[in-house]
Amino acid sequence: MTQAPIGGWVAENARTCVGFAVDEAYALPLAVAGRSLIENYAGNEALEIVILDLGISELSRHRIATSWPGPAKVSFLRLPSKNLSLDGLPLSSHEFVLHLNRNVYGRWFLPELLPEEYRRMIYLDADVLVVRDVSRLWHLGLGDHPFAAAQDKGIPYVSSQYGVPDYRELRLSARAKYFNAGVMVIDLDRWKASRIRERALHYARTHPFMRFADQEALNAVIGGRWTEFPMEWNCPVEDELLDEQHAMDPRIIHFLGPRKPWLDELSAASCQAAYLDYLRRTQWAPDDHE
Ligand SMILES: [Mn+2]
Repeated sequence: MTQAPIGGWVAENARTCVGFAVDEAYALPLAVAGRSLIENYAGNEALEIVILDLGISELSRHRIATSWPGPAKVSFLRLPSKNLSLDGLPLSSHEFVLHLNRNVYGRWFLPELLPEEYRRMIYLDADVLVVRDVSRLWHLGLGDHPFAAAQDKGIPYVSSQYGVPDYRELRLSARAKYFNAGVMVIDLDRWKASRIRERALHYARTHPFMRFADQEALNAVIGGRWTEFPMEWNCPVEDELLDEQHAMDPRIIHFLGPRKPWLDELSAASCQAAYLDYLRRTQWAPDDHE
């Protein structure tokens, strides 16, 4: 594994492409995540946001698009055919992740749905707040790897608890690092050439009791051969991780786990305040009668 320096990659085209994959339940968080991304974007390239629509209502699509200030370009994509269906993929069995549904697999399909000429995409979960300019992440050097990500705070290695239980059978080193799939910088050509979606689908279909669904499968097929970026770019906020989180200078805050800032009162009060601040600038702004 290489810890690549930030910087190094230069796009041949003049766009920064950021992808999300969401359903109706994530319309509000997507509006907030996108709003924060756009407000803090300072790159030279035009910002383009591509959303894999896994069942967003027409009203919510309209509210998302009108929650975001120009000049970001926004487009919605759909899974085009039965061949790319999420049906039959296993749900997570672990009690920690019962909040996940099949749509978590949507991220596997985005690279193939983008136009051929696109070279790269930043994938973001919708449960993030982008508090810094992502253009430094966009220019990250990936070496020979198909994507970059941050090591998972709670599951640092494939051999860790809740990691990849089959790692020995898969001939992975116990010290192969395990990444969190919530923020990824993807080289689209290498992703497709490495057939990551097909291999991950095979893993998912043969491992019905995955802990973290799509994330376990991706870690199993990539086996540590990914490029690592600092955890500031995928900074976990969970109650038990708060102390360490305070030691970081987050660039992208990721609200892991079942408790979400748009649903619950978090003890990570400062992060929640920042979240609600962005929420107020979307079409989901709460009515304040103060
Ligand atoms: Mn997430």
